[in-house]
Amino acid sequence: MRPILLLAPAVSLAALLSSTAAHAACVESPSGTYTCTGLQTGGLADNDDDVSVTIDLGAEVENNSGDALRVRGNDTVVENNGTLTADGDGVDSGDNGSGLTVTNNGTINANARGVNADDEDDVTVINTGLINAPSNDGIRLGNGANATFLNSGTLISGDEGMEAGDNATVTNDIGASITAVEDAIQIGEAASITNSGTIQSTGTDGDGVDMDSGTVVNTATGSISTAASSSAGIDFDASSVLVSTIINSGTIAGGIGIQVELGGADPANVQTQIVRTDGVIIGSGGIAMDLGASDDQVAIFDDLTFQSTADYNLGSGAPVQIVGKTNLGTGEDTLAFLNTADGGMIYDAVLNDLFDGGADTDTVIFSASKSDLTASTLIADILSLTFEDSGMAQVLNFKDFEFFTFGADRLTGLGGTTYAAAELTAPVPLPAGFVLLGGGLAALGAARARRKG
Ligand SMILES: [Ca+2]
Ligand SMILES: [Ca+2]
Ligand SMILES: [Ca+2]
Ligand SMILES: [Ca+2]
Repeated sequence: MRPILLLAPAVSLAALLSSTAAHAACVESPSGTYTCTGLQTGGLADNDDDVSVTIDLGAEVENNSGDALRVRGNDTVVENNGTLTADGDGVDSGDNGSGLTVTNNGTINANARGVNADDEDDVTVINTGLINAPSNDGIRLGNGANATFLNSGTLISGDEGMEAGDNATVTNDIGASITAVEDAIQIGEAASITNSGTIQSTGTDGDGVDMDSGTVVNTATGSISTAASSSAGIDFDASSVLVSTIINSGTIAGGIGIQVELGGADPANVQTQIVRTDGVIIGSGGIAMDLGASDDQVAIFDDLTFQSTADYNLGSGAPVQIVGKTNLGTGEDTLAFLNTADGGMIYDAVLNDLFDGGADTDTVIFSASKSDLTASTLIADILSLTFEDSGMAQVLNFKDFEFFTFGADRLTGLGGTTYAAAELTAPVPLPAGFVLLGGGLAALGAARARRKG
């Protein structure tokens, strides 16, 4: 038995030495430039600046006790056409610094973060493949500024999908997905998000998008959502930027559809939000939009195709839906219903929940003319207006709006004729009118006097 025992380790050692040589599949030439063509175990580490790593199709860099790529210098370039497999991060670019570019056309399977560059600025991640980080963040940039994430592939995260600081740009293409247990996207001020794919939080307290300020364009194929009943499709945290804009032809859905922090658990956002939608906004908990303080604008269009650009197409052709209440909050807010057809009202829309102007002087704008307003009732502070045209009808319910404009421009919402809310309620029969009309009494008396004379 003894010779056999001695023989066995000798064979294993030879095999180990042989395989170690074979596993150094990343070749450095010239200095700082690596090309990986086979299986490299134990990861690859080079923390100098200007390092470049290319993993060829079919090649793999694997590390079962750390990061696949540990490249902590500045201006690192990674192109993965193969596979990165790591017990740690797929790509670890270290903390701070700047200039990481990762193009993933293959697969990154990381037990920690897919791409980790905490607080690093000017990071670009282009993903056409799979970034799979089921236990941690997909792309973690902390407060790193000027991040760019172009996704036409799949990102899966057990924590936050993509986290970055101010001035981030995210483009999520048709068919692409960003799926996370916590916030799918968590970014700061002046963000720019263009979504034609799926951005979703699947956990119990994550938002689809959590941002401070910026612009979100959600095209007809785009969906931004959370499964969490207490969270939002899009959540605006406190911000120092005056105006943010959401243009939606797709679906935005959550416990609250669009939430502006009002100052509960999180500090309040007191800036202006502008929402233009011909798509679907759903608040499954009963609030579709909570826009908070400052002068906010919601414009509901039959068709936003006219706002398409070279970069994106708007207009779904499907009926617009606002499911849940819309709260415009304090400030002088405006709410518009604009349609180039059907006499100006949006008759195929689902708009039966309450629109609440909240405190201060708020205005509703219709492209429909006042002659299409066929009924108006005020019951317990809720003004219900019925519009009818060619056998179609739409009933809209308002609270705390002080002015109503009819016949406004069908694209801009400008112009038209404005009435005070009280002018829209049905005339109250006498003698109750003498008690309720108050100041109107003198005018009424004067009219009678003239008639007598
Ligand atoms: Ca606001
Ligand atoms: Ca407001
Ligand atoms: Ca208001
Ligand atoms: Ca008001």
